[in-house]
Amino acid sequence: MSDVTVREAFFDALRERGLTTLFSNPGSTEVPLLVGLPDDHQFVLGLHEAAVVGMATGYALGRGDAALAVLHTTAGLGNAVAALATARFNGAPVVVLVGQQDRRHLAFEPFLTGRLRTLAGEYPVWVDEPARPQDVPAAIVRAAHEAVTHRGPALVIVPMDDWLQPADVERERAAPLHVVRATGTAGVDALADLLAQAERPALIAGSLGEWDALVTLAERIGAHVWQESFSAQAGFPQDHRLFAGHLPADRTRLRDVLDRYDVVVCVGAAAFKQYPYADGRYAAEGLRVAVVTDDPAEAHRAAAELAVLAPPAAVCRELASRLPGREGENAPPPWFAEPLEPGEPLSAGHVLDALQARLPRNAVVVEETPSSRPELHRRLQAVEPLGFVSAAMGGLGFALPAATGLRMALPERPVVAIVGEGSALYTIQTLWSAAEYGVGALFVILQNGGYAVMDRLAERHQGGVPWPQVTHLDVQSLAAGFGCPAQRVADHASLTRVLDEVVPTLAARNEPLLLEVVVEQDRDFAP
Ligand SMILES: Cc1ncc(C[n+]2csc(CCOP(=O)(O)OP(=O)(O)O)c2C)c(N)n1
Repeated sequence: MSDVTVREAFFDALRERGLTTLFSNPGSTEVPLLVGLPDDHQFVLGLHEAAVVGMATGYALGRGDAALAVLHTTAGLGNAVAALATARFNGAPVVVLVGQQDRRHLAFEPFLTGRLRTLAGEYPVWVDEPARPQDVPAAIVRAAHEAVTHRGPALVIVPMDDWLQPADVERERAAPLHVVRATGTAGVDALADLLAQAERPALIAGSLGEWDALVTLAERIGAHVWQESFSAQAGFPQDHRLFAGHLPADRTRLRDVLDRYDVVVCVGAAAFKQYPYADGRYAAEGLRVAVVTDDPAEAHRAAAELAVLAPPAAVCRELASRLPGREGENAPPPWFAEPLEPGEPLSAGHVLDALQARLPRNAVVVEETPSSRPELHRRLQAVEPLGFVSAAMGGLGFALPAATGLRMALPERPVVAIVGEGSALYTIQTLWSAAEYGVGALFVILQNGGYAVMDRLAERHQGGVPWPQVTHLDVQSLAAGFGCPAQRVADHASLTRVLDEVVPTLAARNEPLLLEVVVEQDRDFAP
């Protein structure tokens, strides 16, 4: 934290975004923001909120960019709703700051507390109540991006005590400085400029259905390619010489990776997707970050200087044809784990090594093995689109039904789900459907005796866990009950024997098979 207040950081953000004219009819909840308005900001008083929003709408239409209105809690926002609807129908990008009572006693519903989030109904294109005061400056910039992209009013609700809180000036902001939308060549021009200046560029692949364009770009500019953490799908061939590995999902380890580069472009990927909280920045100051994505929300919240809102593959192709080729070998350090020595007790690593050695290139792998996901990334390479598929929302119960559906859609491709036994139980009845409809997927259940990921995360806290280990569970019998053929494997020789038999049949199978493999828990979990 710093001496700079949220209010000061907010005015800086308004300057940066060209929002220094404030159309308003204010009340007490806006007083801490407005008293002592900096000289380079202009205040325009409207005598009713319909007039305030109407003027901001005209101003936005006239300048062809976002305009700012400041409204007073329920009374102000309520009065403005019809004018906000007009802004929406007229496609006017109006950013609306709505004042709220003081956070410190909101729970008691003091006088003027607003129930604001849904008050304007469906007319806003975006509504935000920043989780922390420190998030307010980014929220207003993001609101401007949302308002322009979606052509309508975007609301940010700010409790009145937020303004005098210390700003967080250390961390990156959750909104890019520039968003370039897919009109003309401006986006490609800006990215080409950035990459032309790079000495050590890296690309980060998101969940891309089409891989060729990114491969062409990476080869052209000799950039390392990382896979975004917690992707829904792989986006780059993991046996490619420029593939550098999977990005870590915490800031501490992410910084170590990003330190190696001077320019990073996230392609269909977030800047940056994280899991456990860690202090500090994503990357040292000075790293230049850009995002190209066709997902507006991913663009608008990116911690980047530039976000290009356009189809990633088309942009990559265009960039590859424009940028000069880079000479020389630039292979990243090896990231793939050496196969484990065979033996017992079996670990997830043994199972993954055995699959890596046997699965054909076109295999579809669906992952839902929380504590062994890092092992899976180190040991099993996705080499074709859909070679790795996972539930990006983090909800368990995806892998068994998704693998079944994938196999129904792609009967010529071998489909393997690798699933923790805890995860499998959320949708175990899928086995009945797979058996009933002759779906030849392979379900590999890693039976490690508990919710290992929860236990690993709990070890970072003091105290014991209230949940038990899951020791008396017989997945093989459950499968039999659903009419799904099943085998249980507990030693290395059986594992390789079964996989030698089954994997060659996967492309042609018309009945599912479940393998319950008893493994020891992975002790180190670093997502
Ligand atoms: C629907 C749902 N409920 C609860 C959770 C929380 N959760 C995350 S991992 C996990 C345990 C998973 O156990 P298992 O599949 O055996 O994998 P392991 O951790 O042992 O690798 C739970 C309960 C979740 N992600 N989704």
